[in-house]
Amino acid sequence: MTDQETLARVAAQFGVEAAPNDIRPLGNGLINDTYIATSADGKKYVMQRINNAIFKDVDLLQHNIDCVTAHIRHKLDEAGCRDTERRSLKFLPVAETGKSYLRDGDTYWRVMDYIPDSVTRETLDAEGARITGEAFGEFEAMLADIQIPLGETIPGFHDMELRLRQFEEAIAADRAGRAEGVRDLIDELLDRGEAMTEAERMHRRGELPKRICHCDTKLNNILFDRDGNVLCVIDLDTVMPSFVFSDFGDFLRTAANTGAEDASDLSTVGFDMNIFRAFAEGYLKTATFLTPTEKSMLPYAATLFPYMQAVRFLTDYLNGDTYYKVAYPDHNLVRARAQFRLLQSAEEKRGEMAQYIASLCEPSK
Ligand code: GN1
Ligand code: MG
Repeated sequence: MTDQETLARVAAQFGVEAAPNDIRPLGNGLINDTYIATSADGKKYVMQRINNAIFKDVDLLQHNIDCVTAHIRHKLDEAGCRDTERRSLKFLPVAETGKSYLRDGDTYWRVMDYIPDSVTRETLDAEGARITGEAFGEFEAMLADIQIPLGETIPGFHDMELRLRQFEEAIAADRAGRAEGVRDLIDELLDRGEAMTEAERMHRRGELPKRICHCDTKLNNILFDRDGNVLCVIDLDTVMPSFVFSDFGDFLRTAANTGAEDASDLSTVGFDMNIFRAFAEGYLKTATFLTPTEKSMLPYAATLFPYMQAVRFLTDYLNGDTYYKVAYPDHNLVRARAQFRLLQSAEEKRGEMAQYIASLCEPSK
């Protein structure tokens, strides 16, 4: 955590005059450090220290975000939206450079307007899931015609083949001496490797396109208003070309999980079909650009993301917890086991999911 004086000094460079005590930690992201700052005139801002060990090219990262936010604002204005200020993120320029981020020694910072009366949620009911599905379909549709090429802020971010290579490398290196104790989970995950890399093979055969996606659509990366309407998607660091079902699968990984992402009591974890059905219905209503193949891959996506996240958490556990923030020594292992339990539950329901998607795609619907 950064000391209060540094925070106040950084804020000032974005033209935000906040007393040190008026800058407080916000949210529970696993990568960046986030704060809420209140300036002398009572206005609120979100300040983030960008984790540049993970996002190595901050200039590219902010370039992507500048393009995406400008594009979304333009689309909203064009559609006659009267609430653009609350439906898109607005970053402040650094007074001296005009850029949307500040380099301060070895650290990087950005500041954005805090969206008033917005809330994040850790759980959602079926109606909330349906509305959110519609909002995601719209979000992806808005980004479909962005003209400026966006870079990959983390190369191969949702590439399951790459994630498995990193996993195998971590098992072989066994840097923290933890592999022996988790052999059962390692084997379960490796056994599914072939099936879970189907999308990459389909892409190589030209059967599955890549589109601009958010790539981190977990539930707490969405802002809602106090009536439960979706305002906007936040945490845009990972917006990049990917399979469109990334956003579908990653949202359900959190929203359809009956337990917490890091539940230690595995009996609380399970895949909730009511949330799946409601979200799929909303999403398919607005994501009208999907090909039949993309639609047929939606149940696959619902299993791919718990799987990918289990692999990523376990990889980090084997590497000695160098990537995700952890609150206690086995945290990444607990997370990996919880994601694996969610995967098993989703696997059991894949047939049911496929039937439901097919029913939504019938011509009469
Ligand atoms: C990270 O920053 P945060 O907490 O929203 C991660 C996601 C994972 C997620 C798991 C850049 O997201 O990919 O799905 O944790 N972001 C990055 O909770 O790795
Ligand atoms: Mg986040």
